[in-house]
Amino acid sequence: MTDKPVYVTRPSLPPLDELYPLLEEIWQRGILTNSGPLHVQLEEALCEYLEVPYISLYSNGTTALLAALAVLDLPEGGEVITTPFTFIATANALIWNRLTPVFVDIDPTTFNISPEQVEAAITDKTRAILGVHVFGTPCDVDALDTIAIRHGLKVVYDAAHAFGVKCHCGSLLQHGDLSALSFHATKVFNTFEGGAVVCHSQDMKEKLDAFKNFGLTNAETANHPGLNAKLSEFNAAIGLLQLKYVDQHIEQRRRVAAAYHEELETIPGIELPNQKTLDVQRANHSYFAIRVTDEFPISRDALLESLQGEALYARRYFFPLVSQFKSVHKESRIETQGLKAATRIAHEILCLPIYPDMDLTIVQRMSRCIVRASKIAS
Ligand code: T4K
Repeated sequence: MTDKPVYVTRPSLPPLDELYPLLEEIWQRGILTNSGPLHVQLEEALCEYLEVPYISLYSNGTTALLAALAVLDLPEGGEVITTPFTFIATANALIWNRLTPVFVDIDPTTFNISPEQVEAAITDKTRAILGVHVFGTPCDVDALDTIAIRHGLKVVYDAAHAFGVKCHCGSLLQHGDLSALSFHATKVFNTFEGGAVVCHSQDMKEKLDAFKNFGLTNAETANHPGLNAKLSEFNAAIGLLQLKYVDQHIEQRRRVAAAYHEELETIPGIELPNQKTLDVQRANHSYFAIRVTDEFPISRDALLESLQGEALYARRYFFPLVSQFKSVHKESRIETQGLKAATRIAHEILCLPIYPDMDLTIVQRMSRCIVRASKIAS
């Protein structure tokens, strides 16, 4: 008998009976979208939970990021310095805005954009820095802020993985001009599909609200071409319920991560994330990313295959580097210093399954398979 398949994540869902009263409300009102009452309620609740002044909800993380870059009014053809170690949506948001991604190398400890490499890549065409808090690990926000101020650049964060994360000075989302969140099914906080942009002024909030509503500020005024990227009342209802449980879900994830540490930390060649060396006051454990280094007897891909043979579906987030996709490559530039660290990490990274109600016996099963794969090889 084969074991039950285990995927890299499983969405957390609120109790179904709590959804029915909200659905009845929606049915009675007949307001399904266009910034309805649940949408407004969710924006307020998220501002409070995330300790930020303004939020504009979006239909998904990609439209949120696209909007964040659009409302800054960066000149077409401007360069934006970013990381190649991310999901393709990060680069797509730049390309749709007719901005040129300039890829620089990452810090091999945080897997995030290296501030030194950012500064070295600045030219007279540079307009902004787009950092990604990969796996919920904060970018070096202070260093990036300093560089941005010195060179008059905007800072946008792709915070798709960073819901609820706190760094040395509180909510990570307080940093940068704008931060974009994803509420996709695979994220720590999900509304099935959804996203949001965090901003710091009423003026910016109005721009973001208009952008997702076709660019209309009222029925007769549109100053910029926008999208239809609104979050529906159904998704907002899910969000309001999820928010009640998100702390519990993050705590359950923390327990899974702790169990992985205990099981895997003595396996030679496997490197684990070390929260203590990172600027994390409160992690969200959105991913559990290990590195399969040269000291491990088999390659990352051979280990991945071996785990798949046992119905354990780890994932290579992120391989290949975004800069290697044809659609991105032809629209972008790679900094002359190259992407050495990012290339190495992309060949070593493996994200193991983690989700709130994951049985801890899965961690043991994973550990046994990794040890077995290493023994067979040596
Ligand atoms: N920026 C960054 C840094 C991102 O990582 C992302 C998205 C974005 C921006 C854009 O945000 P969104 O526009 O998506 O809101 C997934 C997600 O689709 C994507 O949201 C995510 N990042 C990316 C890292 O991963 P896939 O193709 O790996 O997902 P998929 O469908 O293979 O799902 C992974 C596993 O999750 C499945 O094996 C089973 C499980 N699953 C998935 C779904 C969708 C479920 O159990 N139920 C589900 O409904 O891209």
